[in-house]
Amino acid sequence: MADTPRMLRIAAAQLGPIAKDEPRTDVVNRLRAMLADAATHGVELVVFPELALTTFFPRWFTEEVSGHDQYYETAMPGPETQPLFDDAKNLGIGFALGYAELTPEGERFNTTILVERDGSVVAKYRKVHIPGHDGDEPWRPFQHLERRYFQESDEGFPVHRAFGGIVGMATCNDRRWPETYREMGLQGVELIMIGYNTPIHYAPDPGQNALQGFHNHLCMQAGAYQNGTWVVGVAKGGNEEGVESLAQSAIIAPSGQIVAQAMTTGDEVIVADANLDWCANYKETLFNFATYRRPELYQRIGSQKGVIEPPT
Ligand code: CDV
Repeated sequence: MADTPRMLRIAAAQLGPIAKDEPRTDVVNRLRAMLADAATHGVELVVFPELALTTFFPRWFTEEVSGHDQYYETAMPGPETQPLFDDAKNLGIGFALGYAELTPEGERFNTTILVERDGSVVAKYRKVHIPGHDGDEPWRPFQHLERRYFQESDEGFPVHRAFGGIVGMATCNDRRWPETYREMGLQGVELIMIGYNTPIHYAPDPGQNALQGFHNHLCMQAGAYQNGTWVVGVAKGGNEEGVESLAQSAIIAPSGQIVAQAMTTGDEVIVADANLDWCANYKETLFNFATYRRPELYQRIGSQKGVIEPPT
């Protein structure tokens, strides 16, 4: 008789806008409402977006980096976020939560924490690919100063045994890079959780604006399929402080198909039953890395800077 499939009921808890002056406790209450809603549907793991506790503050320049300190967490859980951890334990529901982290050493990371169903911390992921710019660029209709307010993590893309499978995390711009998925794919990942804040307007090349929704799903669906993994992509969408951001949160199967998608640009919970054993259908056939993947034959990929000079 076949083994019982490893089923995990997962949710993407999309957030609508968070106002600049919205108190942290109000935001936490919005998250708690979504956790409770998900729990009534038997969900075991809820994924919240990138920087889910505050407005997307890197859109405003401050002379001193510390000018935005009020948006960072110095402890997780802290006094305002502890109720989320208590809910996790009481409801038996895990979550992934994106937030701005300020360490005791003064380092600033764009971080996601993964919490198990008993309220314990499984892992912390710090964003690797930091987009945008670090200097004041007032010509833009709004700025994207992530490179001023966050440093790049050198901790890579580890995976973790949790929720009955092998899980990993990535954050927003990470989802556009194939290496993100492949690093975790090589470690056997079965579920990747990704939060994002993606403004529709892309100042360096507004020609991409109309394609934001397409590119969002394109990269996550490809990453899921090419690595035989579930992907949960969850937005903070809608019009936040005058900036329109992409919603379209999605849960994607190892086939690359979207099995659930948000319909609104506000707070919305979408749910899917993820059969983690489906990953093997791809990992053990078309994308059997051990049998078919040939990095030793990809002659130039090992170049130090990752950039290959074209022939002259
Ligand atoms: N928060 C992000 O990482 N946003 C980027 C934008 C700036 C392009 C993204 O990749 O969606």
